[in-house]
Amino acid sequence: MLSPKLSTLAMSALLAVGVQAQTGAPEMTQAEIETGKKIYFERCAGCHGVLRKGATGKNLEPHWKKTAKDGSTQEGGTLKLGTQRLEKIIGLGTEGGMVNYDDILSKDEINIMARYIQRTPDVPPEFSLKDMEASWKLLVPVDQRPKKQMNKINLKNVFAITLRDTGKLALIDGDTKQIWQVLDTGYAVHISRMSASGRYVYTVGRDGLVTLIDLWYETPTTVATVKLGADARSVDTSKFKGYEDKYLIGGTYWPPQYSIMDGESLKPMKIVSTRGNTVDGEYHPEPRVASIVASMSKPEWVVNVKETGQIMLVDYTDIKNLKTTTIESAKFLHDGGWDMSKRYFLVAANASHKIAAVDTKTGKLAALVDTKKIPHPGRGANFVHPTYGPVWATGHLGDAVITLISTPSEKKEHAKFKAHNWKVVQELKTGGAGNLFVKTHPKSTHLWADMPMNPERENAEAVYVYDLKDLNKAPVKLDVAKDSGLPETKALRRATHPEYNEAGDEVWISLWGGKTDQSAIVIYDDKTLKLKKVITDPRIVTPTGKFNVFNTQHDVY
Ligand code: DHE
Repeated sequence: MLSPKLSTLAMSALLAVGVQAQTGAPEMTQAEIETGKKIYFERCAGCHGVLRKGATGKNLEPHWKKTAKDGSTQEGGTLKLGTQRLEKIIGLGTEGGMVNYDDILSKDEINIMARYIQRTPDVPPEFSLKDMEASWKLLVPVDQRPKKQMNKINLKNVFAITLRDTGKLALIDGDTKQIWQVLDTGYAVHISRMSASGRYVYTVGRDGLVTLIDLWYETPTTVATVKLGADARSVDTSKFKGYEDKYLIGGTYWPPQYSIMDGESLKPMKIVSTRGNTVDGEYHPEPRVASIVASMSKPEWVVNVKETGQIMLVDYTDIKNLKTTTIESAKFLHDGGWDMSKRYFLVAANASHKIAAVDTKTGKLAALVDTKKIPHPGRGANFVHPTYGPVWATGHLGDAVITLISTPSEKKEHAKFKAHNWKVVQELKTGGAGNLFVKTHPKSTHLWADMPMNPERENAEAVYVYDLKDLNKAPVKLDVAKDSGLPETKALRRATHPEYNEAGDEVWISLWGGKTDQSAIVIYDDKTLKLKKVITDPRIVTPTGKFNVFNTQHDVY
């Protein structure tokens, strides 16, 4: 069973690599090597890196040697682990956060992967501005697009929903809960972000394809596409006053770089490599671009470079003479979100077990906060804690807590909380590790947390809701899979990514089933926690991230 669509460009980029001579690695046929490359790209590279040097996941080079600060050395590698041990790890997962692949890959594929990762990593080709230009498709020039909204849909309450394994995006009308349109996009769209105007949806696929969708047509229409590289995760527009939607930035995992485009046509303008030194002073050949966000304080983007731990503030006022401020934080930067004041961006340095906070006004690191294992905020959640004032919350992939960090506020009534700022003020207990996303809304008194990566079905298929008025109370568990009314399936149906509607009174959860199983979007009333609606449709296949236009446009969380 192989996951299907992977864009031809991304695949040919990876498959173009020749077979190298291997010492000590088990024999493989050419066909097995091709299968290994495809599965590695689709399933493994995100955590372990194309060059397999490790980040969220472990180093998977055939042989590695580490020298500690005290001069002692440690050696290891996939060759040392051998095929049998690797098959076990891939099949059953590990306590360190690696999920079990025995319900995703066949036995033969697990065996192929166990042998493939004992080979020297294949290095895919680079991707230049010329390659980007060649991939650029302007399907509808800006002056030929509608001059006003041509439909009657309340665009602010539209949800863009990733249909992960189909290479498609569903646009659902949040008012009527009807599917408005399902569009082709890149493979396994990672995130959708909105234009400052709320008219356009930008999506980026894992295969590096950016799709620009115009919501003003009778039905949503793709007006431009462009490739950023072979593997990407992030995209955002310029949002500062006077620059709204003028530019778009996209970050790639491979090659490690970010690209700047025209915001309305996607015309490629510039590529900047992120290769360089880590905060520990070592050169890294694959420092991937993780989250990117448009600053509210200045005409800048916050670009988080995973492996180096460097946070770049990219000033977009003069693209030809680009100025960048590079802020040292901690290695393995991943996802993050704004604090309540939208002055500080908090980003997880996940495998360093830290949260880094950037002050976008001063352009400096505001804090580096130690947390429990592998924080994974998504965008996090902001609320006023009854005892500690404004806090930002993150869940953890690697531990059974939700961490609450006190954040600064210029409001007079919050002055008394200053002494707590940048401290972990509370850790809410969860039923286990494996959380990916937490969410709340300014109008809500609830904090929602999923647990899709927990190995227990009863946790992975449920969400937990905390009462913000009394955080010492145990959370309410909602069994999303059961509430969907769908029959139980062999593969886990992971309940993930709570997202509010525009009004802030409903929470939408993805019930992410196997590729051939019926999945669903399950909607709850935020006040009563009662089931409100289940959206099932043969087109809703492997739904994951959901992005409400208004909340994404205004960073409401
Ligand atoms: Fe994500 C955000 C990277 C796996 C769903 N994910 C992000 C961001 C990064 C990232 C860098 C922040 C983007 C930004 O804000 O600019 N994700 C990665 C990986 O490297 C990783 C671990 C492995 C991979 O191969 O991609 C990974 N992510 C997943 C999944 O398996 C998820 C659960 C399902 C899916 O669709 O692939 C998933 N990631 C998401 C979602 C967001 C996200 C829904 C956006 C959260 C938000 O609310 O903004």
